[in-house]
Amino acid sequence: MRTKRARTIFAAMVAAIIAVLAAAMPANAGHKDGVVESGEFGLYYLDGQEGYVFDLAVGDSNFSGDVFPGTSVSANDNTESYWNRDVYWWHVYTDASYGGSHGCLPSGHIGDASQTFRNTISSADFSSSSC
Ligand SMILES: [Ca+2]
Ligand SMILES: [Ca+2]
Repeated sequence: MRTKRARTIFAAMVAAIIAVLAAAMPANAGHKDGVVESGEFGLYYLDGQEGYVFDLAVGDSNFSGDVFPGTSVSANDNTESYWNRDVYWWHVYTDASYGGSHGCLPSGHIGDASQTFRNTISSADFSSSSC
């Protein structure tokens, strides 16, 4: 009886520890895995949210050196459409370090890049406000 109870307490402790570890996992666990999850911003290789997708959960100041997940295709200057699945605004820039032309995409936005941003985006970040 006593052993059984101890075992139950131990099992409850293990469950609690697992719950704490799960809560401590970063929110961006699926960052740059080629799947645009809730809370992420997806930059697609092609128009109409087609082709490879570079999915960001947090800002990235320089896409050079980044590839579309699972490929060797550079994500720099290589995206044509977006899907903002985040609750925040996403800001896109044609140069690294948030420089060059600056565009803003509201939460929930799905669409193709305008001529200015088509195959020119080199950095992106999120914020609670528009441009
Ligand atoms: Ca993802
Ligand atoms: Ca660029």
